[in-house]
Amino acid sequence: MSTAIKLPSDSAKVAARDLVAGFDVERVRSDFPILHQRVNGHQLVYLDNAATSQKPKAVIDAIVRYYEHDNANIHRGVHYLSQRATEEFESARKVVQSFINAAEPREIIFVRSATEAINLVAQTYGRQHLGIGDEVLITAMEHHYNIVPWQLLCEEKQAKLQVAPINDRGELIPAEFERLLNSRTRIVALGHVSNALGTINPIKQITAMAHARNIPVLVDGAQAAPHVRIDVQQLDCDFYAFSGHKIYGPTGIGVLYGKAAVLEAMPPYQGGGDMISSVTFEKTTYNKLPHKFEAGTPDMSGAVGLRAAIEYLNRVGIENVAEYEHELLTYATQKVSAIPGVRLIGTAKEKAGVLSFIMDGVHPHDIGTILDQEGIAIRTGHHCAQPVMQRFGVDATARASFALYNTKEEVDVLVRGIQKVQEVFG
Ligand code: C6P
Repeated sequence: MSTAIKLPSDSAKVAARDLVAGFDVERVRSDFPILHQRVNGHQLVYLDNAATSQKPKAVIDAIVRYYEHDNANIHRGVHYLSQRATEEFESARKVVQSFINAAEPREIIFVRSATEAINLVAQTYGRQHLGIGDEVLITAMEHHYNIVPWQLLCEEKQAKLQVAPINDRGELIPAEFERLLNSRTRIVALGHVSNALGTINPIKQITAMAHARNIPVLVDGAQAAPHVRIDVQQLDCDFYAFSGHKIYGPTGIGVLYGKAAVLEAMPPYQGGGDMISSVTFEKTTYNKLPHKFEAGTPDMSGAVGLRAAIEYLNRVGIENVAEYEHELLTYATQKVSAIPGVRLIGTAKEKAGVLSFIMDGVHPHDIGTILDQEGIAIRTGHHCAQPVMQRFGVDATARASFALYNTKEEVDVLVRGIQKVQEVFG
């Protein structure tokens, strides 16, 4: 029984470079210090990018530089450092604005994460607009974070959570989705890319259907932002949420995009400093956008790190990333699905970033443990998407998820790792 996992050969590295013209994955890899280590005696193969991605040196350096040179509380001080920190923070907002092509910087709300973004919308827009018997429409492939905040709201308001079905490949069925839109639907909330299946949803088509009935659309972009070009004006969504840590930025910072007119009409989320215009014991008036939704001292260094991450992605080119990752996913899909006894969960025509699979006679946690012994990091379990697991009749899957620094050779290592799992359980 062969257990040795070989490192990529030089000729294999050349092949990886050739995957997409103009995209040099070895050069990209050299920007990520954490990748260059051995785990359990093997070169680390990090394939848990949907959980969190690794950070390039440019991001790490930007955060260090902020604390060494620029740190002060923002929007509050007349002193030099406070003004400089404010400029850094607000310039990060502009970089995010252009990254997702929002019309104005005030449409970018900095939050803790995608999770906070959706809770913000549920607790402000949702509470304002939902009444008894109203409906929220989501899909059967949502992450818990796009289910539970709406369930909480529906319970409180005696409203109904409607769930649009998916087919056996893990794709939304647009006609079924449209059938569920009705005069009681107050908001549609769906993922751009599914974290458990990798399906890319037809957001433009969905927003057109919803808007034809004057229903706003929230898009969970947590798994899309690292992989595809986001243009919120072109998608025409009303809200778009993503987390910094999945797009090579730090944890603790995320983004809620909202159309200015929609955000203007919403009540504030949390009360505290910076979100007010004036306070008396009798009455408080609120600050203008985006500050109305940013109570308290925000994550300044996080915003600076996120800016550096987006600038890094812009330098590499998100189109290059999308094309390269598409080739990588196609290669991985062919290789892994060809292994007897392995079944892919999620085979949509349009996919990004994720390869979920199960194996005959082996629990996904055992797959993960054996792969870890080979230095391969994947995620196993329900991926915070239990309803979609139920839809496919499984408790859990093994999930390899890709980033711009992964290589074909790493896919080959994964394949040999899966074969090793079969040998152990054979
Ligand atoms: N999914 C995964 O391993 P936060 O935790 O707020 O940064 O992101 C939440 C979130 C929202 N939507 C989708 C589609 C997601 O995949 C996630 C996070 C991770 O799949 C951790 S559960």
